[in-house]
Amino acid sequence: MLERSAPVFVAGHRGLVGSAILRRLEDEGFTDLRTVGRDQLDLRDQSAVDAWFDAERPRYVILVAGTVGGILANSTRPAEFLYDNLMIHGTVVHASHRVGVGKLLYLGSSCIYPRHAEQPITEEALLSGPLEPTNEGYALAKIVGIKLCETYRRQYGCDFISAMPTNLYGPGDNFDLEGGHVLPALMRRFHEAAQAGVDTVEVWGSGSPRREFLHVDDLADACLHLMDHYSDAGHVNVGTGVDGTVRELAEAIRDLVHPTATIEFDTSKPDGMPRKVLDVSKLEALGWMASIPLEEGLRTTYDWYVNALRKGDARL
Ligand code: GFB
Repeated sequence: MLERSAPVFVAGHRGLVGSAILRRLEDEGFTDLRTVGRDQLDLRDQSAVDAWFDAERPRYVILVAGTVGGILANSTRPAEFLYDNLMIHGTVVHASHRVGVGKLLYLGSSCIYPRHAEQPITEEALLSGPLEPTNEGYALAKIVGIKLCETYRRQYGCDFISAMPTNLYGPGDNFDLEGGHVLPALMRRFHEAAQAGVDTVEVWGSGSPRREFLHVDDLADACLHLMDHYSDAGHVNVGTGVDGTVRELAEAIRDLVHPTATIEFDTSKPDGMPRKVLDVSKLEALGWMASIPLEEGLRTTYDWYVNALRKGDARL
């Protein structure tokens, strides 16, 4: 169990995942949460990161910082996704080792697995085949993150663990139409169509790819569970184990946001991986299961989005 009064560094606290983890740690009674903005510390810069760690001396680190985005952002900016994430993983893991961090949790992504991995995807599928080309840069960086944790554990005895979440969503997501992921992008597109009285809404690709969606509050809960109860080299999948097609997701969002709308598929846009659903039996054996059903998560996320728009949230 983590000591609740020890200093915890959440690297990447402003994003969807980092902000949910901060909320969860606060609820759990952690009293010494450390964060630093991108404007104050470039996490790609080893000497700056070393200086920050020397000054702050965190006991625990949760590494969720990085350059992230949806299928289009990944496929059009592969160099940034590879370089930024590779560097951030390297600097933070190395600095954590240097100052003797007691435990580090690194978050990867389900895109680390081969394009044609057997479904549901078990942890053993890593490096068993070629990657999905639309997010190869990001996936390679994420695989290096896992290997950093494994090798620092093996060579230096560091208690660094890694978790691989499936596609995430929830309050604080990136609702950018071009750069974001499918769920917030569709929520926004249906919302704007409803506001403008437009009855056709575009959905990228064929609608047939299958995806699994995990609410970010569930992910934050799983992260704390792993930090408290898991100390081993192998990475752990985090998901619901349940998937559906992009068409089904679009229909669920339409029913919630703009029920009279008609969906049009834009097949000039990429589909990406045909299917991506995680085998979560390892996590379940460790005593954790997702608890927020997609329907409920869609509803609360949409409420959050509408409220945030009303309040003029600068992130939207
Ligand atoms: O969410 P998304 O970008 O993530 O796309 P990936 C999922 C599926 O939804 C793809 C379709 O088949 C898209 O073509 N889609 C339909 C849309 N309409 C839209 C839309 O308006 N916006 C977006 N973004 N998609 C990412 C990876 O892949 O998943 C990252 O690129 C990361 O590396 C992330 O791992 C979790 O699941 O395809």
